[in-house]
Amino acid sequence: MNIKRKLSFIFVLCLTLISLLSGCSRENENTRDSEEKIILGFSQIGAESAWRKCNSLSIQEAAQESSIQLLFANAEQKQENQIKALRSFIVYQVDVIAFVPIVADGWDNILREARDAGIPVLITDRKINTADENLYAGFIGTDSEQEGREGAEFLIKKFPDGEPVRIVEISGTEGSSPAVGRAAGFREVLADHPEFSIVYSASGDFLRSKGYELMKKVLKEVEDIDVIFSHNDGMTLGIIDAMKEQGIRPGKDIVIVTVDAEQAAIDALKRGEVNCVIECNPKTGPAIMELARKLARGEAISRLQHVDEEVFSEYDDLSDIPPRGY
Ligand code: GZL
Repeated sequence: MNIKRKLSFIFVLCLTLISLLSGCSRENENTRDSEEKIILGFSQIGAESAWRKCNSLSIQEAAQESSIQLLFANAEQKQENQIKALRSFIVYQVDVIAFVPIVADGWDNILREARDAGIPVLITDRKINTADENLYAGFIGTDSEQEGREGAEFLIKKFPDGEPVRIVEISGTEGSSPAVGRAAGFREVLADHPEFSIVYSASGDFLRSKGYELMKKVLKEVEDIDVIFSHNDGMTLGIIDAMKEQGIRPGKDIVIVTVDAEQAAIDALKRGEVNCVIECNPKTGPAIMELARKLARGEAISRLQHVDEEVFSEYDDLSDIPPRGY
């Protein structure tokens, strides 16, 4: 048995042991009674931001409350780990597979294996590019393009006089649907406003540390920056640190637009260090479990379900924003 098969076997063995210890064994299809818990295999990308940790907690808590047996695999930011986890879920014959695709490309082969095994797949949070949309049952998550549009709409309101506005974009993980979508939506709206120009764009991989390092570099290389458009609050916190080290006043000397709406970003908005925070809702656990239950019963689900999100900016009354929980 080659090393890959050995690793898959060990992974399944671990999942089996976890299930046995948690009082839920996997018997063959014929002997399982209708009372047995639904088994959901979930591949999460990692724990790269407070947003992601909240997303994972929402999923784990919702599974517990829904009496769904959750096999939860953390890929530690590696697509190959996600593919291994999905393959192990297939070997284990879970009822439903759900996952957050860390990047949009490279999923068709493993999705064909799931289809051939008769296991429905729910895609959550991030989207995929695929040659065959029928390889998955549906998507639930946030509308990244709309998040980008909201950021641009705020800037049009913030800079109404038609003077040139120089923008630096610090984007998310390259090839991920939120990074691609936020960039596209942002540019779509600004296309009608030529006074705005994106003078620099680079990926901070949704990480605070990379946002900090990138901003230090930008401050050395790019002149006359008016705006930072940051694809997530984690990177924004690093960007603010880098600005303050150079005596630059975030939110005043340079306008900051950020996405996620973590508590830390809302607090920075209240302090005037950030000017616009676009919500990206991580609390999708309950909706995911409802969809998984439908799929386990063989029911069809909506192909595309975007969760509700709002925008918080310096033009709003910020006094009654409830605690964010992440
Ligand atoms: C967006 C989500 C992104 C968040 C980041 O839907 O995938 O990943 O904006 C997280 O904080 O890392």
